[in-house]
Amino acid sequence: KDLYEAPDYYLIDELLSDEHKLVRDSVRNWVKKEVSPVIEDFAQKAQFPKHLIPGLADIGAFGPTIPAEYGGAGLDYISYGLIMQEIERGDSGIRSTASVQGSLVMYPIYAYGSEEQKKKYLPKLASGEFIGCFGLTEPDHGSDPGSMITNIKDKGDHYLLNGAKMWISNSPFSDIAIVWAKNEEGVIKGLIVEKGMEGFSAPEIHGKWSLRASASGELVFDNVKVPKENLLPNASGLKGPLGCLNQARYGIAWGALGAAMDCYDTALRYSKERKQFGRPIGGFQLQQKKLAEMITEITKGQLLVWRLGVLRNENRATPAQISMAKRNSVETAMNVAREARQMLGGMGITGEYPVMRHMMNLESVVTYEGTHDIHLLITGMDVTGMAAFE
Ligand code: TGC
Ligand code: FAD
Repeated sequence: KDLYEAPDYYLIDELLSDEHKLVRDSVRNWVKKEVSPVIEDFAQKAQFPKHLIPGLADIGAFGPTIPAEYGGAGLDYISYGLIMQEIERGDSGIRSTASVQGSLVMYPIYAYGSEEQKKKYLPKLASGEFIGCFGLTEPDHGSDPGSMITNIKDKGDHYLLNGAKMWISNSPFSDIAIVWAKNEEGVIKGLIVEKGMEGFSAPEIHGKWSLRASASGELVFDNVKVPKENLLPNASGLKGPLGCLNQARYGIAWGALGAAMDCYDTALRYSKERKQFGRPIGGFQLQQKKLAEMITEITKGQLLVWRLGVLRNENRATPAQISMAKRNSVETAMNVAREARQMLGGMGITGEYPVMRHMMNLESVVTYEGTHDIHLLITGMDVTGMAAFE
């Protein structure tokens, strides 16, 4: 078959509308044509394929749920999820760029920005003319962003911004950064910091073994003068950045399953073609156990994210439900990738197949947007009413 078909063991396609399937299939075709043929090479070279940015914009990956009046695709949450699933089937790093742009840069401007800010930035971000990044994590404050030390001081017509952010996806080539900093009262505020502002730099982090086709960097602020009109007026406190994370974590819950599906699909095909002891390895019970467990976990994950999408469309999905789905999908994908890699034998460690790249990427996905442990603790807090991290 020429067109990749995601596993659909429980006929989940029947739960999708024609529009959902149209969106999914067009993104699937784009990934097959534009991402799959080049991604291994970019990952090996540890480069982000910048030439894919206009294509990502065209398929609606930048701000899928942002209304069309601001340049977004105006789609529902199931379509958004399917877009992320298909992009991450190609590579988690490319999905990262889409997640950051849509959920962590466009969403805060849309949800917390002034009308002028929305008009100024959203259409350019939707078209890919501007690329943005999201600075929450600091060198000494990752899982506990509420303890951040990056700060702003009110200087009359501008704020003076000082501090540093770490592990920021897309920062080395971003035109704008959404930066979270504490004001003089210790309240977290969001600012739009633009490339070229004096005292602002974004050095790249090198030497990653994971998410190699995505650029990660720092954000360094040394007495940066940020005009007052660049403050997001409607965000105050940690719930500002955490509200953006709900959007991005939701997308990752779908996206990680895309990586899992690609690994499963690759291992299944390989098991039918590869012969040892005179017959396809797919006929051996040990390999069938691996495949049966993969498809079972993928199917459970698909149903979970679909239901989460329905709740999100009805504005009823809780942050804790999103945490559960992000954690479950990433764990599923990591287990599937590891088993698939073994099924490919020696070939599994090469770039001939996408599996080892997915496996390494997922080490970032399990860490960013809240680690596996933090999401478990969010579920624990939700069901007991007691926070383990305080
Ligand atoms: P806590 O006291 O629980 O909450 C502070 C305020 O925030 C509210 N809140 C939320 N609001 C919206 N959505 C959520 N998910 C929320 N979670 C909490 C909460 O109600 C409270 O509001 P209020 O009105 O009472 O002030 O905060 P805490 O300091 O105890 O921390 C809680 C914890 C640990 C769960 C949180 O800090 C956390 O999620 N930590 C993980 C950090 C994280 O996820 N960082 C991600 C950085 S961005 C990133 O990784 C991008 S990768 C992008 C890519 O390449 O794809
Ligand atoms: P730490 O918080 O130091 O955690 C270390 C370990 O301790 C983890 O296993 C953690 O689970 C555990 N731990 C921490 N607290 C507890 C607790 N209370 N109980 C039990 N265990 C605990 N951030 C951004 O702001 N923007 C981005 O664009 C961005 N992109 C990223 C891209 C990549 C490739 C990576 C790797 C990270 C990115 N991040 C980004 C940062 C990411 O969100 C953080 O790495 C993550 O939140 C964890 O923080 P940390 O690395 O400081 O680990």
